Amino acid sequence: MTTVKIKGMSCQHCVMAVTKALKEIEGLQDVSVDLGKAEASFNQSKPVDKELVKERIKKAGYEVVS
Ligand SMILES: [Cu+2]
Repeated sequence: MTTVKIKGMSCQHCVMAVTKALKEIEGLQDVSVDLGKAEASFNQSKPVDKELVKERIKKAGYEVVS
């Protein structure tokens, strides 16, 4: 399980947007986004480049801070 901190989520709509962005990345599964903790976690069925994750989240309008 990989967990990333995300900046900029403020409501359930943001959670949905981040969840969707992550689910669209091939190789990511069991995506779960926690608004209160400002975190997203997921499993990888194959190695996924963290830069790609950052890029997709940024495209959705948010920022990976760690
Ligand atoms: Cu929102």
